[in-house]
This record gives sequence, C-alpha cells and structure tokens, in this order.
Amino acid sequence: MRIGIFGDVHGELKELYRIAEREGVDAILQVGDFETIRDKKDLKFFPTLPKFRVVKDYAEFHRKGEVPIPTFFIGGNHEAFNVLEEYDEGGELIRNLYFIGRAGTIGLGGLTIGGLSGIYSDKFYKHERKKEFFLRDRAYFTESDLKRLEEQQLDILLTHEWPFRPIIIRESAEDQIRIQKETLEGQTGEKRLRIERERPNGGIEELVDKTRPRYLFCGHMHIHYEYIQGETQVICLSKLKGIGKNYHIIETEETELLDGEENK
Ligand SMILES: [Mn+2]
Repeated sequence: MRIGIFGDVHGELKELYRIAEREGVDAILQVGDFETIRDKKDLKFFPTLPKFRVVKDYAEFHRKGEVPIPTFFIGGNHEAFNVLEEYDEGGELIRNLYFIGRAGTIGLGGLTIGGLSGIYSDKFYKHERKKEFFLRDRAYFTESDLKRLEEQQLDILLTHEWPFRPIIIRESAEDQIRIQKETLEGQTGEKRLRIERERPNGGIEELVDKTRPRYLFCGHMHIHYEYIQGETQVICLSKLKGIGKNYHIIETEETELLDGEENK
C-alpha cells in the first residue's frame, strides 16, 4: 500500500486529491489545518485572519458527501472547530474522510498511527479543555491529550505543531534576521532559511521518546525541515501550494487498508 502524508491543506482539497491521484496513493494522512468549512456559517468558528476567512474546496466535497481517497487528518489551529468538536474522539465526517480526534490512534495498512491535534500554548497546556464548546481553547493541545498517546507504540506520529519552537534565520549577506511566521509567505526559497531551536513545544519530544515512531510528521510553519530524534525521522512539511516539499510517500507491505476495531 502507498500512503501519502501531506502538509497543511488550508482548504485546497482539489490540489490535495490531484497530487494524491497522480502519485497513486491508496490512503492519505494529513497533519492539520485541513479546513472542513461547509458553508459561510462555519466561518464564525474558524479562527484566522479576515483575509483567509473564506469558504474553500471542502464545501463542494461536503455536498457530494465524500472524498475520493481515504483520508485521515488531525486538527491544526485553523479549522472549522464547530465541525470538529463533534468528533473529539475521532470519526468519519463524510465518506472516506476521517478525523483522528484531539488525540487518537488508528490502524492503517498494518501501521499504528497516532495523531495529536492543535498547537502549543503555555496558557492552555496545563488546563483541561472546557467540556462545553469554547472556541478559544480549541486550537491548542493539552498535557492530557499527550498523556492519552504516551502508552502506545507507534509507527507514525502526526502532530500539527513542531516538536520545538524554531527560530528561523534568513542567511543574508548583511545580517541574520529573525523572521516571524507571518512573513514566511513571502519567501522565495527554503534554502535561505536556517533553523535554530528556541524551546520545546510542550511534551512532543518526550512523546516521541515514549512512543518511538519511525516517523513524526508535522506542519504548521509552512516550511520543509527534516531531522532525526533518536530513532525517529522528523519530517516537517510545507503547505499545499506553498514553497518546498509538502508531501511524503511511504510504502507498506500490507494490502488491507484498515485494521482494528478503532476504525469501525
Ligand atoms: Mn497552517
């Protein structure tokens, strides 16, 4: 089986399935900022800058009630959180489209995949997420989310957030300028970027030590960066229609798509 792991989609589902079909993948894993916005009403629950608050490709797939390739995604910080909150434990939104949940695992092609939705904030990390829907805390993972995954032995871990907060340095002739995430959109090539570590993003690195996945895939920063932590290959993917590598393909021996009770 061929599995494609994709970076931030940001509602560009047609681009996602165009690439996936060209690559002949049997299933898709995705690292968040998928954007399941069904119609204008969902935009109220979609935290982002006003210029990005638009209905995109998902609306059309939602009307059809399906996506063409089995797709398993986690949540990022830009999502229609009113849609995802009904599936905190994971579930199938429309045919072939599965949300892995706030912190959950699935069996896919003989592999165990763990997923952690959201990004890190020290304001939200130590607190329990409110039971009733509260938009402000939906974008963040909590320490309890991580605890739910740490007992597992994983083959692949998906996180939206990077394991550490990077300092992204442009290597220019004059000086090295610290660039904030927002300005990365204007970059013309990833080669000019150098990454340094500022601090860990919650316990993701400890989670990697405990669950020992072969791969950790993450997104969020819209740049491609890879490194090794212990026995884990960490692959941070760029976004769809962005600059740099935005998907990765792995092959497994297994031909059955789904395994285990958790997929039913
Ligand atoms: Mn994003």
